[in-house]
Amino acid sequence: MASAINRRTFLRISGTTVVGAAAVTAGLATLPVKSWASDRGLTPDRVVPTFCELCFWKCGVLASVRNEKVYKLEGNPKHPLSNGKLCPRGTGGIGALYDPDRLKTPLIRTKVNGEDKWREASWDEALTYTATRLNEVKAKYGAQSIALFSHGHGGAFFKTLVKALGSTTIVAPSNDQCRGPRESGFELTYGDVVGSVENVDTPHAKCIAYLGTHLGENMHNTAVQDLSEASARGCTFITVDPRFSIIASKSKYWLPIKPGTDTALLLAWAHVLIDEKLYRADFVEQNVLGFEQLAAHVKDRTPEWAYLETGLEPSVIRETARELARNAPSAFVHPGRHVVWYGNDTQRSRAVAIVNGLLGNWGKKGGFYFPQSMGIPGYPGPKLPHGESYTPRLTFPLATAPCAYDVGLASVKDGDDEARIHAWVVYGCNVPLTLPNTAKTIEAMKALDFVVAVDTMPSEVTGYADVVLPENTYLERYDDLESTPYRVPYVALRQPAVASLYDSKPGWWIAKSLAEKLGLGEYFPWKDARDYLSTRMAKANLSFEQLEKDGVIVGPAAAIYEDGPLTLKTPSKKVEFFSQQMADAGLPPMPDYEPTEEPPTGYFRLLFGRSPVHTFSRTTNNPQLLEIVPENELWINTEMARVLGLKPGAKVMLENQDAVTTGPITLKVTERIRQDCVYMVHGFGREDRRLSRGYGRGASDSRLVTRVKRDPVMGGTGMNVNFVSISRWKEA
Ligand SMILES: Nc1nc2c(c(=O)[nH]1)N[C@H]1C(S)=C(S)[C@@H](COP(=O)(O)OP(=O)(O)OC[C@H]3O[C@@H](n4cnc5c(=O)[nH]c(N)nc54)[C@H](O)[C@@H]3O)O[C@H]1N2
Ligand SMILES: Nc1nc2c(c(=O)[nH]1)N[C@H]1C(S)=C(S)[C@@H](COP(=O)(O)OP(=O)(O)OC[C@H]3O[C@@H](n4cnc5c(=O)[nH]c(N)nc54)[C@H](O)[C@@H]3O)O[C@H]1N2
Ligand code: SF4
Ligand SMILES: [Mo]
Repeated sequence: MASAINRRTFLRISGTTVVGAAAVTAGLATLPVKSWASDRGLTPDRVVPTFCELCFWKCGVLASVRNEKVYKLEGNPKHPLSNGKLCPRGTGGIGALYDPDRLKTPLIRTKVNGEDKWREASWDEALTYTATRLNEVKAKYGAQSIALFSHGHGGAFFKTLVKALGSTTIVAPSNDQCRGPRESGFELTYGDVVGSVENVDTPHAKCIAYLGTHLGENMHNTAVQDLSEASARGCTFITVDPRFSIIASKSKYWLPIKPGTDTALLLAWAHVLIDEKLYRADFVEQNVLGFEQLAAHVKDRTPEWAYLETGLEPSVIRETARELARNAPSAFVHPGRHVVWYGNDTQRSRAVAIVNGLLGNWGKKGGFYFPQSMGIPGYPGPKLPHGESYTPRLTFPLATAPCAYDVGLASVKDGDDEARIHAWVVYGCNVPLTLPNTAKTIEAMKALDFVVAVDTMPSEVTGYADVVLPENTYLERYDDLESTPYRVPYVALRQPAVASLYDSKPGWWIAKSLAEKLGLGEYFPWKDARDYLSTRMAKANLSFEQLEKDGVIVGPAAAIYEDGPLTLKTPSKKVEFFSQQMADAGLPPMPDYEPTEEPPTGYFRLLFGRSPVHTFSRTTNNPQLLEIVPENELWINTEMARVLGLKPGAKVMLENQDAVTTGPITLKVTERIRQDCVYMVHGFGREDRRLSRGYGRGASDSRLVTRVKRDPVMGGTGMNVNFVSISRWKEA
């Protein structure tokens, strides 16, 4: 039943229904503006420029403060990553600041009558205890057995701390659970990563293909603004997604591809571009290595061949390839962001990179630009020790960083193989919800000698820690300077809008104080954050006073396009369609298509993504954002709901192939998804009761992702390989 193919394989939207700039975000602009945003008429006592931490885009924010309370957050018009606007989550930052469930004081786990309990502690006691325990682990098992999990801008100070301890076991779920394979695929092909912010020149593009990347729900602020601008200029969008996403609704072509078959489509696109001589021959001649091998490789990868894999009409595959070619080089296939889908993800990203190479768009207006950054010297001080990383049980030939998932696995004994990781320092990661297989992650956390979590909220991760250190929210603290490579170089400042609430402290203070307790104070040689920041700015000959006043300093613009032949950082200095690095590692030098396992009878493939007003579990207890989207829903195709006898709004339970259950979750019955998959937003189904609003709303995709397919190139965890069955929820 679940494997029935949706006949509606292709939707073409006529020119007149392709909407303009305002309408691209219209679905989002109609979100209700609730009471918390109604006091906009007030006159502020002060307006403090800083930048957002509700997600990792880091938009410039202006915080209006009255009577020492932040009452309004707006985009900073001077900041290139917000242009005076914020996404709905950004304006909801006030909810994060004033969430009454926040962590308020350091906590230490203790035993009372044999039972684990939290005990409130002073900072001095909590840091002394943490330092003692970390030193014990280091003495017994070596520094490399201490792992840092880190996400978010404040992680920089904790990286210094863990390196000072002698460990380079530093991992981020934003690598092997997110964009790692994309960066590997592009680095292998162009010698450079796509980066965050992605270096796509959307505002000048004439045609863009989105493979799964669901901008509009994925609400990266300026990426969505760029999309509006492209749309206003008449850019054509091609959306390839098993689900009719927001961006699909703004697209000329929607290709409801069978999940897991994108590489087949990409090879067929390459076939059409070469077969019909539509590729940019000038670019290929000047810059590409391995064109002939690619031409031979995709000779049989016809649209007719791809049809059998993808379910997409050959005529549509041809038409969309021609549309991209007609607009090249101001056309691109978007590299995506959350790309750990089916395990063959670096190869799919290589295929994306290669199709872009055929479109000749690297360094071209409307293609991929060369980002600019502001070089800001570090604070003078001693060099960090060389440090050591742990030895993973599984290794991947072209991994550029250790995988968070493997660190999780190595934290538990495996047969005769003792655990290799003994302590975790966790900064801004909700590891049980973020790593595949929540139950396994919890088992690992229980097995560890010591866990310290630095967080703002009593998230699930803190429930398994020995020590919990409450950080200020971003609106109460300084942080390191921010200068992401972008279209223009800039440097931005995070500074407190209001004083610390409760007994929380800024990350820089926590890391520095902990280093001092560990006898490693020399690696934090500055007096305080202002000393650190102003010294770095002075070394760059930039004014700290101006940065405090404006929140951002934009540097002189430099060329972001290149007309002549390119000199790239690949071994051949060319765009490598054929990768000798891959061949040397025993991997296919050109991307090949591998079919993905099908859902068994009675099961649907589980897909997941983003809500425009939530960021993972960061916001699913946020009073303001929950007012707008209070829970996640399960998208299911209308015909499948009919077969199962389930009505829209029904509460259902989900059970995966390994008998793991979650729910109840409300059904969203819709024509907007294929019949072989279901879809939900990540970050709900919270399990810690201290989250008074978030607890128990909706279902947890994290629980259901018990299986992964590893990326053989860099170790990414393909997570779209889990299947679920659905049953009506019976109230106990
Ligand atoms: N099942 C499943 N797993 C996924 C995904 C998915 O879609 N489904 N998505 C993957 C992706 S794309 C990514 S990038 C990763 C992200 O996963 P993580 O890197 O873990 O990021 P978040 O979920 O944002 O981390 C949230 C934690 O940060 C805390 N936090 C928020 N603000 C602050 C702060 O200012 N300071 C500190 N110290 N803590 C703070 C929150 O309270 C929360 O505990 O997850 C990946 N894992
Ligand atoms: N509002 C909001 N925005 C965010 C975030 C957030 O938490 N909230 N998180 C940010 C982060 S860290 C990331 S990584 C990005 C992630 O955002 P994206 O990179 O845009 O999203 P994904 O989660 O990879 O993809 C989800 C989409 O892929 C589709 N899909 C699933 N399987 C397939 C397939 O086999 N083929 C194709 N073609 N499509 C498929 C799904 O139907 C869904 O529409 O979002 C960022 N932006
Ligand atoms: S995209 Fe939204 S949540 Fe992310 S930094 Fe910008 S305003 Fe904040
Ligand atoms: Mo991500």
